[in-house]
Amino acid sequence: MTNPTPQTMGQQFGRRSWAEPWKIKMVEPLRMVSRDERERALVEAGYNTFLLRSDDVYIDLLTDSGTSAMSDRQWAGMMIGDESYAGSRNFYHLEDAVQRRYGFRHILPTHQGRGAENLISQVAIKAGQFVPGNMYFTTTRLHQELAGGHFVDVIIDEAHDPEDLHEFKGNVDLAKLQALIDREGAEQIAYVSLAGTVNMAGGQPVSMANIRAVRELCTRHGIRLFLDATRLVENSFFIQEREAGFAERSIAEILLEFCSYADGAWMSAKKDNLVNIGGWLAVNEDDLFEELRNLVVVYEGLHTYGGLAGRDMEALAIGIDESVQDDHVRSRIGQVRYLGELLTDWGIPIVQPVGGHAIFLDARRFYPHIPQDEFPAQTVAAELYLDSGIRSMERGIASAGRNATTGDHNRPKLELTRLTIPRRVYTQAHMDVVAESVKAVYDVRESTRGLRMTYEPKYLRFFQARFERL
Ligand code: P71
Repeated sequence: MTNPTPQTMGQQFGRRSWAEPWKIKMVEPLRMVSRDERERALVEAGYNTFLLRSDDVYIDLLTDSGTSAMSDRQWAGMMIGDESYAGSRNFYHLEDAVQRRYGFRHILPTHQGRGAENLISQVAIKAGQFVPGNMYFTTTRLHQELAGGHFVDVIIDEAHDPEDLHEFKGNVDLAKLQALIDREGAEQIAYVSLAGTVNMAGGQPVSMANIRAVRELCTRHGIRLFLDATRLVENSFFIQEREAGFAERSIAEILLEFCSYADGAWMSAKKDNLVNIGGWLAVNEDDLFEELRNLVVVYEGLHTYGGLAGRDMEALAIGIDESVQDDHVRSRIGQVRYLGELLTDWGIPIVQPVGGHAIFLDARRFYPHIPQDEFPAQTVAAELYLDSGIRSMERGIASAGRNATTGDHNRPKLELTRLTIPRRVYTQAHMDVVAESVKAVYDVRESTRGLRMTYEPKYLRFFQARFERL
Protein backbone atom coordinates (compact mmCIF):
# COMPACT_ATOMS: atom_id res chain seq x y z
CA MET A 1 0.00 0.00 0.00
CA THR A 2 1.39 3.40 -0.91
CA ASN A 3 0.90 6.45 1.25
CA PRO A 4 -0.90 9.40 -0.33
CA THR A 5 1.37 12.29 -1.32
CA PRO A 6 1.75 14.49 1.74
CA GLN A 7 0.26 17.96 1.41
CA THR A 8 1.06 21.11 3.30
CA MET A 9 -1.77 22.49 5.43
CA GLY A 10 -2.25 25.33 2.96
CA GLN A 11 -2.77 22.80 0.15
CA GLN A 12 -5.19 20.77 2.23
CA PHE A 13 -7.32 23.87 2.74
CA GLY A 14 -6.97 24.89 -0.91
CA ARG A 15 -4.91 28.03 -0.36
CA ARG A 16 -1.32 29.24 -0.25
CA SER A 17 0.27 28.78 3.18
CA TRP A 18 1.04 31.73 5.43
CA ALA A 19 4.03 31.90 7.76
CA GLU A 20 4.95 33.94 10.79
CA PRO A 21 6.72 37.23 9.95
CA TRP A 22 9.59 36.43 12.36
CA LYS A 23 12.18 33.77 13.10
CA ILE A 24 13.22 32.38 16.48
CA LYS A 25 16.53 33.31 18.08
CA MET A 26 16.01 32.23 21.67
CA VAL A 27 14.13 29.17 22.89
CA GLU A 28 12.60 28.11 26.22
CA PRO A 29 12.61 24.32 26.74
CA LEU A 30 9.27 22.65 27.50
CA ARG A 31 8.94 19.73 29.90
CA MET A 32 6.84 16.71 29.02
CA VAL A 33 4.91 15.59 32.09
CA SER A 34 4.00 11.92 32.59
CA ARG A 35 0.40 10.79 33.03
CA ASP A 36 1.09 9.86 36.68
CA GLU A 37 2.52 13.30 37.37
CA ARG A 38 -0.44 14.97 35.70
CA GLU A 39 -2.93 12.98 37.73
CA ARG A 40 -1.19 13.97 40.95
CA ALA A 41 -0.86 17.62 39.91
CA LEU A 42 -4.52 17.89 38.93
CA VAL A 43 -5.79 16.53 42.26
CA GLU A 44 -3.41 18.83 44.14
CA ALA A 45 -4.75 21.75 42.10
CA GLY A 46 -8.35 20.87 43.00
CA TYR A 47 -9.14 20.34 39.29
CA ASN A 48 -8.60 24.06 38.73
CA THR A 49 -6.08 24.89 35.99
CA PHE A 50 -5.34 28.25 37.68
CA LEU A 51 -3.86 26.29 40.60
CA LEU A 52 -1.44 24.17 38.53
CA ARG A 53 2.25 24.99 38.64
CA SER A 54 3.50 25.99 35.21
CA ASP A 55 6.31 23.43 35.57
CA ASP A 56 3.60 20.76 35.41
CA VAL A 57 2.20 22.17 32.15
CA TYR A 58 3.33 21.15 28.65
CA ILE A 59 1.57 23.59 26.29
CA ASP A 60 0.14 26.55 28.19
CA LEU A 61 -3.06 27.91 26.65
CA LEU A 62 -4.46 29.31 29.90
CA THR A 63 -4.34 32.84 28.56
CA ASP A 64 -2.87 35.21 26.00
CA SER A 65 -2.38 37.72 28.81
CA GLY A 66 1.25 38.61 29.50
CA THR A 67 2.37 35.39 27.84
CA SER A 68 3.51 36.74 24.47
CA ALA A 69 7.10 36.68 23.23
CA MET A 70 8.77 40.09 23.03
CA SER A 71 10.84 40.99 19.99
CA ASP A 72 14.59 41.67 19.95
CA ARG A 73 13.73 45.36 19.62
CA GLN A 74 11.57 45.25 22.75
CA TRP A 75 14.34 43.48 24.68
CA ALA A 76 16.79 46.11 23.47
CA GLY A 77 14.32 48.73 24.74
CA MET A 78 14.44 47.11 28.19
CA MET A 79 18.12 48.06 28.36
CA ILE A 80 17.41 51.76 27.94
CA GLY A 81 14.93 51.92 30.80
CA ASP A 82 15.14 55.27 32.58
CA GLU A 83 14.35 54.33 36.17
CA SER A 84 13.94 57.87 37.45
CA TYR A 85 11.04 58.12 39.88
CA ALA A 86 9.49 61.06 38.04
CA GLY A 87 9.35 62.07 34.39
CA SER A 88 11.07 58.98 32.95
CA ARG A 89 11.84 59.41 29.26
CA ASN A 90 10.22 56.02 28.60
CA PHE A 91 6.89 57.43 29.82
CA TYR A 92 7.04 60.05 27.07
CA HIS A 93 7.74 57.32 24.50
CA LEU A 94 4.71 55.43 25.76
CA GLU A 95 2.53 58.53 25.75
CA ASP A 96 3.59 59.27 22.19
CA ALA A 97 2.89 55.69 21.03
CA VAL A 98 -0.63 55.64 22.53
CA GLN A 99 -1.41 59.06 21.11
CA ARG A 100 -0.20 58.10 17.63
CA ARG A 101 -1.75 54.64 17.44
CA TYR A 102 -4.97 55.08 19.45
CA GLY A 103 -5.47 58.82 19.03
CA PHE A 104 -6.40 59.75 22.61
CA ARG A 105 -5.14 62.96 24.19
CA HIS A 106 -4.21 62.12 27.81
CA ILE A 107 -2.45 58.93 28.94
CA LEU A 108 -1.79 57.28 32.31
CA PRO A 109 0.26 54.09 32.69
CA THR A 110 -1.14 51.42 35.04
CA HIS A 111 0.30 48.14 36.27
CA GLN A 112 -2.21 46.20 34.12
CA GLY A 113 -5.74 46.42 32.76
CA ARG A 114 -7.63 46.12 36.03
CA GLY A 115 -5.63 49.00 37.51
CA ALA A 116 -7.04 51.19 34.74
CA GLU A 117 -10.53 49.69 35.22
CA ASN A 118 -10.42 50.61 38.90
CA LEU A 119 -9.52 54.25 38.15
CA ILE A 120 -12.10 54.85 35.43
CA SER A 121 -14.84 53.08 37.43
CA GLN A 122 -14.17 55.12 40.57
CA VAL A 123 -14.12 58.42 38.73
CA ALA A 124 -16.86 57.94 36.13
CA ILE A 125 -19.49 55.90 38.04
CA LYS A 126 -21.78 57.32 40.72
CA ALA A 127 -23.37 54.82 43.13
CA GLY A 128 -26.59 53.40 41.68
CA GLN A 129 -25.79 54.22 38.06
CA PHE A 130 -25.97 51.69 35.23
CA VAL A 131 -23.08 50.67 32.98
CA PRO A 132 -24.30 49.10 29.74
CA GLY A 133 -21.73 46.97 27.94
CA ASN A 134 -21.30 44.37 25.19
CA MET A 135 -21.15 41.34 27.51
CA TYR A 136 -19.48 41.29 30.91
CA PHE A 137 -15.83 40.69 31.54
CA THR A 138 -14.95 39.40 35.00
CA THR A 139 -12.59 42.12 36.25
CA THR A 140 -14.33 44.94 34.35
CA ARG A 141 -17.73 44.16 35.86
CA LEU A 142 -16.28 43.69 39.34
CA HIS A 143 -14.69 47.16 39.31
CA GLN A 144 -17.91 48.67 37.99
CA GLU A 145 -19.81 46.99 40.82
CA LEU A 146 -17.26 47.96 43.48
CA ALA A 147 -17.77 51.59 42.36
CA GLY A 148 -21.52 51.20 42.98
CA GLY A 149 -22.54 50.61 39.36
CA HIS A 150 -24.82 47.97 37.86
CA PHE A 151 -23.57 46.31 34.70
CA VAL A 152 -26.25 45.73 32.01
CA ASP A 153 -25.54 43.44 29.06
CA VAL A 154 -26.61 45.10 25.80
CA ILE A 155 -24.83 42.82 23.34
CA ILE A 156 -26.83 41.39 20.42
CA ASP A 157 -28.59 38.07 21.18
CA GLU A 158 -26.51 36.25 18.57
CA ALA A 159 -23.45 36.62 20.82
CA HIS A 160 -24.96 34.18 23.31
CA ASP A 161 -25.39 31.47 20.67
CA PRO A 162 -22.14 29.61 19.96
CA GLU A 163 -23.48 28.32 16.63
CA ASP A 164 -24.69 31.63 15.19
CA LEU A 165 -22.44 32.75 12.33
CA HIS A 166 -23.02 36.52 12.66
CA GLU A 167 -19.84 38.26 11.46
CA PHE A 168 -19.85 40.89 14.22
CA LYS A 169 -21.13 39.06 17.25
CA GLY A 170 -19.63 41.70 19.53
CA ASN A 171 -22.07 44.38 18.36
CA VAL A 172 -24.23 46.36 20.73
CA ASP A 173 -27.98 45.89 20.31
CA LEU A 174 -29.02 49.51 19.91
CA ALA A 175 -32.63 48.75 20.86
CA LYS A 176 -31.48 47.25 24.18
CA LEU A 177 -29.32 50.29 24.87
CA GLN A 178 -32.13 52.68 23.93
CA ALA A 179 -34.59 50.78 26.14
CA LEU A 180 -32.24 51.09 29.12
CA ILE A 181 -31.85 54.83 28.54
CA ASP A 182 -35.64 55.24 28.22
CA ARG A 183 -36.28 53.25 31.39
CA GLU A 184 -33.62 54.73 33.67
CA GLY A 185 -32.94 58.15 32.15
CA ALA A 186 -29.70 59.24 30.51
CA GLU A 187 -28.37 60.77 33.74
CA GLN A 188 -28.50 57.33 35.34
CA ILE A 189 -26.13 55.87 32.74
CA ALA A 190 -22.51 56.25 33.87
CA TYR A 191 -21.09 55.50 30.42
CA VAL A 192 -21.24 52.85 27.72
CA SER A 193 -18.51 50.22 28.14
CA LEU A 194 -17.60 48.84 24.72
CA ALA A 195 -15.05 46.04 24.28
CA GLY A 196 -13.56 44.94 20.98
CA THR A 197 -13.09 42.05 20.56
CA VAL A 198 -15.47 40.55 23.13
CA ASN A 199 -13.53 38.06 25.20
CA MET A 200 -16.36 36.11 26.86
CA ALA A 201 -18.31 35.81 23.59
CA GLY A 202 -15.37 34.03 21.99
CA GLY A 203 -13.17 36.91 20.82
CA GLN A 204 -15.94 38.31 18.60
CA PRO A 205 -15.60 41.70 16.88
CA VAL A 206 -17.62 44.92 16.83
CA SER A 207 -18.19 46.53 13.42
CA MET A 208 -17.31 50.11 12.54
CA ALA A 209 -20.95 50.70 11.62
CA ASN A 210 -21.94 49.60 15.11
CA ILE A 211 -19.57 51.87 17.00
CA ARG A 212 -20.61 54.78 14.78
CA ALA A 213 -24.25 54.12 15.68
CA VAL A 214 -23.45 53.72 19.39
CA ARG A 215 -21.51 56.99 19.29
CA GLU A 216 -24.46 58.74 17.70
CA LEU A 217 -26.86 57.41 20.31
CA CYS A 218 -24.51 58.40 23.14
CA THR A 219 -24.03 61.91 21.74
CA ARG A 220 -27.79 62.38 21.43
CA HIS A 221 -28.22 61.57 25.13
CA GLY A 222 -25.02 63.14 26.44
CA ILE A 223 -23.54 59.80 27.53
CA ARG A 224 -19.81 59.01 27.45
CA LEU A 225 -18.45 56.07 25.48
CA PHE A 226 -15.36 54.28 26.79
CA LEU A 227 -13.56 51.38 25.13
CA ASP A 228 -11.96 48.31 26.55
CA ALA A 229 -9.08 48.42 24.05
CA THR A 230 -7.46 45.19 25.23
CA ARG A 231 -7.90 43.37 21.89
CA LEU A 232 -8.93 46.26 19.67
CA VAL A 233 -6.10 45.64 17.19
CA GLU A 234 -7.53 42.17 16.61
CA ASN A 235 -10.97 43.74 16.27
CA SER A 236 -9.56 46.00 13.53
CA PHE A 237 -8.38 42.93 11.60
CA PHE A 238 -11.95 41.62 11.42
CA ILE A 239 -13.23 44.98 10.19
CA GLN A 240 -10.57 44.97 7.47
CA GLU A 241 -11.53 41.44 6.49
CA ARG A 242 -15.32 41.56 6.76
CA GLU A 243 -16.73 45.07 6.57
CA ALA A 244 -17.41 46.72 3.21
CA GLY A 245 -15.04 49.58 2.44
CA PHE A 246 -12.19 48.54 4.73
CA ALA A 247 -10.29 45.91 2.71
CA GLU A 248 -7.79 48.46 1.40
CA ARG A 249 -7.23 50.23 4.71
CA SER A 250 -4.48 49.23 7.10
CA ILE A 251 -5.20 47.84 10.55
CA ALA A 252 -3.49 50.92 12.00
CA GLU A 253 -5.86 53.25 10.13
CA ILE A 254 -8.93 51.23 11.14
CA LEU A 255 -7.82 51.26 14.79
CA LEU A 256 -7.46 55.04 14.77
CA GLU A 257 -10.89 55.56 13.24
CA PHE A 258 -12.51 53.17 15.74
CA CYS A 259 -10.97 55.02 18.69
CA SER A 260 -12.01 58.39 17.25
CA TYR A 261 -15.61 57.59 18.22
CA ALA A 262 -14.76 57.07 21.91
CA ASP A 263 -14.11 59.43 24.81
CA GLY A 264 -11.35 57.24 26.18
CA ALA A 265 -10.16 53.69 26.73
CA TRP A 266 -8.62 51.36 29.25
CA MET A 267 -6.09 48.80 28.17
CA SER A 268 -4.59 45.56 29.34
CA ALA A 269 -1.35 45.92 27.35
CA LYS A 270 -0.56 42.29 28.20
CA LYS A 271 -2.63 41.23 25.18
CA ASP A 272 -2.51 43.17 21.87
CA ASN A 273 0.43 45.33 22.95
CA LEU A 274 2.89 42.42 23.28
CA VAL A 275 4.28 42.95 26.77
CA ASN A 276 4.42 40.69 29.81
CA ILE A 277 3.08 43.35 32.17
CA GLY A 278 1.45 46.75 31.77
CA GLY A 279 -1.67 48.71 31.03
CA TRP A 280 -2.83 52.23 30.35
CA LEU A 281 -5.81 54.52 30.63
CA ALA A 282 -6.48 57.23 28.07
CA VAL A 283 -9.13 59.95 27.93
CA ASN A 284 -9.74 63.10 25.91
CA GLU A 285 -11.49 65.38 28.44
CA ASP A 286 -9.17 67.63 30.46
CA ASP A 287 -11.24 67.69 33.68
CA LEU A 288 -11.73 63.97 33.74
CA PHE A 289 -8.01 63.45 33.18
CA GLU A 290 -7.15 65.73 36.08
CA GLU A 291 -9.22 63.58 38.45
CA LEU A 292 -7.73 60.37 37.11
CA ARG A 293 -4.19 61.70 37.30
CA ASN A 294 -4.78 62.50 40.93
CA LEU A 295 -6.28 59.10 41.75
CA VAL A 296 -3.51 57.13 40.02
CA VAL A 297 -1.05 58.14 42.74
CA VAL A 298 -3.27 56.43 45.34
CA TYR A 299 -3.46 53.04 43.64
CA GLU A 300 -0.67 52.70 41.08
CA GLY A 301 2.12 55.25 41.47
CA LEU A 302 3.08 58.66 40.11
CA HIS A 303 1.35 59.54 36.84
CA THR A 304 4.57 59.11 34.84
CA TYR A 305 5.02 55.43 35.83
CA GLY A 306 1.71 54.10 37.19
CA GLY A 307 3.22 50.93 38.68
CA LEU A 308 5.56 50.15 35.78
CA ALA A 309 9.34 50.25 35.61
CA GLY A 310 10.87 52.55 32.99
CA ARG A 311 12.00 49.48 31.04
CA ASP A 312 8.43 48.11 31.03
CA MET A 313 7.17 51.37 29.53
CA GLU A 314 9.83 51.28 26.82
CA ALA A 315 9.00 47.66 25.87
CA LEU A 316 5.34 48.67 25.78
CA ALA A 317 5.95 51.72 23.58
CA ILE A 318 7.78 49.51 21.07
CA GLY A 319 5.20 46.72 21.42
CA ILE A 320 2.39 49.14 20.51
CA ASP A 321 4.04 49.95 17.19
CA GLU A 322 4.72 46.27 16.43
CA SER A 323 1.22 45.20 17.39
CA VAL A 324 -0.57 47.19 14.69
CA GLN A 325 1.43 45.79 11.75
CA ASP A 326 -0.84 43.99 9.28
CA ASP A 327 1.44 40.98 8.72
CA HIS A 328 1.77 40.42 12.47
CA VAL A 329 -1.98 40.44 13.09
CA ARG A 330 -2.73 38.30 10.05
CA SER A 331 -0.36 35.54 11.17
CA ARG A 332 -1.49 35.78 14.80
CA ILE A 333 -5.16 35.32 13.95
CA GLY A 334 -4.19 32.89 11.18
CA GLN A 335 -2.70 30.56 13.78
CA VAL A 336 -5.85 30.67 15.90
CA ARG A 337 -7.90 29.88 12.80
CA TYR A 338 -5.64 27.01 11.83
CA LEU A 339 -6.45 25.27 15.11
CA GLY A 340 -10.13 26.15 14.67
CA GLU A 341 -10.25 24.66 11.16
CA LEU A 342 -8.79 21.35 12.34
CA LEU A 343 -11.30 21.05 15.17
CA THR A 344 -14.20 22.09 12.95
CA ASP A 345 -13.22 19.52 10.32
CA TRP A 346 -13.21 16.83 12.99
CA GLY A 347 -16.72 17.74 14.17
CA ILE A 348 -15.69 19.08 17.57
CA PRO A 349 -18.13 21.72 18.89
CA ILE A 350 -16.48 25.14 19.13
CA VAL A 351 -17.77 28.72 19.10
CA GLN A 352 -18.22 29.90 15.52
CA PRO A 353 -17.02 31.99 13.83
CA VAL A 354 -13.53 31.56 15.32
CA GLY A 355 -12.53 34.79 17.07
CA GLY A 356 -9.24 36.60 17.51
CA HIS A 357 -7.35 35.19 20.47
CA ALA A 358 -8.63 31.72 21.25
CA ILE A 359 -10.64 28.67 20.37
CA PHE A 360 -13.61 28.23 22.70
CA LEU A 361 -14.79 24.64 23.08
CA ASP A 362 -18.56 24.48 23.58
CA ALA A 363 -18.82 22.36 26.73
CA ARG A 364 -22.62 22.10 26.55
CA ARG A 365 -22.35 20.18 23.29
CA PHE A 366 -19.09 18.50 24.29
CA TYR A 367 -20.67 16.94 27.42
CA PRO A 368 -24.47 17.11 26.89
CA HIS A 369 -24.93 14.62 29.76
CA ILE A 370 -23.22 16.87 32.37
CA PRO A 371 -25.61 19.49 33.84
CA GLN A 372 -24.27 23.06 34.08
CA ASP A 373 -24.18 22.87 37.90
CA GLU A 374 -21.61 20.08 37.53
CA PHE A 375 -19.21 22.40 35.69
CA PRO A 376 -18.90 20.90 32.20
CA ALA A 377 -16.38 23.51 30.99
CA GLN A 378 -14.21 23.02 34.07
CA THR A 379 -14.40 19.29 33.36
CA VAL A 380 -13.18 19.76 29.77
CA ALA A 381 -10.21 21.78 31.09
CA ALA A 382 -9.37 19.06 33.62
CA GLU A 383 -9.64 16.22 31.08
CA LEU A 384 -7.47 18.06 28.53
CA TYR A 385 -4.77 18.55 31.09
CA LEU A 386 -4.93 14.88 32.07
CA ASP A 387 -4.70 13.76 28.46
CA SER A 388 -1.70 15.79 27.37
CA GLY A 389 -0.59 18.42 29.89
CA ILE A 390 -2.29 21.20 27.92
CA ARG A 391 -3.63 23.97 30.12
CA SER A 392 -6.87 25.74 29.17
CA MET A 393 -9.33 27.97 31.07
CA GLU A 394 -12.95 27.57 32.17
CA ARG A 395 -15.24 30.36 30.90
CA GLY A 396 -18.63 29.17 32.07
CA ILE A 397 -20.61 28.88 35.28
CA ALA A 398 -17.56 28.99 37.57
CA SER A 399 -16.30 32.20 35.93
CA ALA A 400 -19.76 33.80 36.03
CA GLY A 401 -19.88 33.78 39.85
CA ARG A 402 -23.03 34.37 41.88
CA ASN A 403 -25.87 36.85 41.61
CA ALA A 404 -25.10 39.64 44.08
CA THR A 405 -28.76 39.78 45.25
CA THR A 406 -30.00 36.18 45.27
CA GLY A 407 -26.70 34.43 45.97
CA ASP A 408 -27.51 31.77 43.37
CA HIS A 409 -25.05 30.82 40.62
CA ASN A 410 -25.15 33.06 37.57
CA ARG A 411 -25.90 30.56 34.78
CA PRO A 412 -24.43 31.96 31.55
CA LYS A 413 -25.72 30.60 28.26
CA LEU A 414 -22.13 30.15 27.15
CA GLU A 415 -20.41 27.28 28.93
CA LEU A 416 -16.98 27.34 27.32
CA THR A 417 -13.42 26.11 27.70
CA ARG A 418 -10.88 28.51 26.23
CA LEU A 419 -7.74 27.43 24.40
CA THR A 420 -5.98 30.78 24.35
CA ILE A 421 -3.07 31.28 21.99
CA PRO A 422 -0.18 33.46 23.20
CA ARG A 423 1.30 35.75 20.51
CA ARG A 424 4.52 34.68 18.76
CA VAL A 425 5.10 31.74 21.17
CA TYR A 426 3.96 28.41 19.75
CA THR A 427 4.35 26.82 16.31
CA GLN A 428 1.97 25.07 13.95
CA ALA A 429 3.22 21.71 15.29
CA HIS A 430 2.09 22.73 18.78
CA MET A 431 -1.35 23.47 17.34
CA ASP A 432 -1.44 19.95 15.82
CA VAL A 433 -0.64 18.41 19.21
CA VAL A 434 -3.40 20.49 20.83
CA ALA A 435 -5.96 19.50 18.20
CA GLU A 436 -5.16 15.80 18.59
CA SER A 437 -5.52 16.02 22.38
CA VAL A 438 -8.91 17.75 22.13
CA LYS A 439 -10.03 14.97 19.80
CA ALA A 440 -8.80 12.27 22.20
CA VAL A 441 -10.80 13.83 25.05
CA TYR A 442 -13.85 14.23 22.81
CA ASP A 443 -13.70 10.59 21.71
CA VAL A 444 -14.18 9.37 25.31
CA ARG A 445 -16.71 12.06 26.27
CA GLU A 446 -19.57 9.69 27.07
CA SER A 447 -17.80 8.07 30.00
CA THR A 448 -16.67 11.39 31.54
CA ARG A 449 -18.31 12.67 34.73
CA GLY A 450 -18.60 16.22 36.06
CA LEU A 451 -17.24 18.02 39.12
CA ARG A 452 -18.41 19.37 42.48
CA MET A 453 -17.07 22.60 43.96
CA THR A 454 -15.51 22.01 47.37
CA TYR A 455 -14.10 25.49 48.06
CA GLU A 456 -15.47 28.79 46.85
CA PRO A 457 -13.74 32.14 47.43
CA LYS A 458 -15.79 35.33 47.65
CA TYR A 459 -14.26 37.39 44.82
CA LEU A 460 -13.60 36.10 41.26
CA ARG A 461 -14.08 32.56 42.53
CA PHE A 462 -12.81 30.80 39.41
CA PHE A 463 -9.21 31.79 40.19
CA GLN A 464 -8.97 29.85 43.44
CA ALA A 465 -12.00 27.52 43.64
CA ARG A 466 -11.37 23.82 44.25
CA PHE A 467 -13.29 20.87 42.84
CA GLU A 468 -13.47 17.11 43.08
CA ARG A 469 -14.75 14.47 40.74
CA LEU A 470 -18.34 13.29 41.07
C1 P71 B 1 -7.63 36.83 29.98
C2 P71 B 1 -7.43 38.01 30.85
C3 P71 B 1 -6.67 37.85 32.15
C4 P71 B 1 -7.64 37.28 33.11
C5 P71 B 1 -8.44 38.14 33.83
C6 P71 B 1 -9.40 37.61 34.68
C7 P71 B 1 -9.56 36.24 34.75
C8 P71 B 1 -8.75 35.40 34.05
C9 P71 B 1 -7.78 35.92 33.22
C10 P71 B 1 -8.01 40.31 31.06
C11 P71 B 1 -8.80 41.39 30.61
C12 P71 B 1 -9.58 41.28 29.40
C13 P71 B 1 -10.39 42.32 29.01
C14 P71 B 1 -11.23 42.22 27.79
C15 P71 B 1 -9.71 43.58 30.90
C16 P71 B 1 -8.88 42.58 31.35
C17 P71 B 1 -8.13 42.78 32.61
N1 P71 B 1 -8.04 39.12 30.48
N2 P71 B 1 -10.44 43.44 29.76
O1 P71 B 1 -8.42 36.95 29.03
O2 P71 B 1 -9.53 40.18 28.65
O3 P71 B 1 -6.79 43.04 32.31
O4 P71 B 1 -5.61 41.08 33.34
O5 P71 B 1 -4.37 43.14 32.64
O6 P71 B 1 -5.82 43.19 34.62
O7 P71 B 1 -6.99 35.81 30.23
P1 P71 B 1 -5.59 42.57 33.27
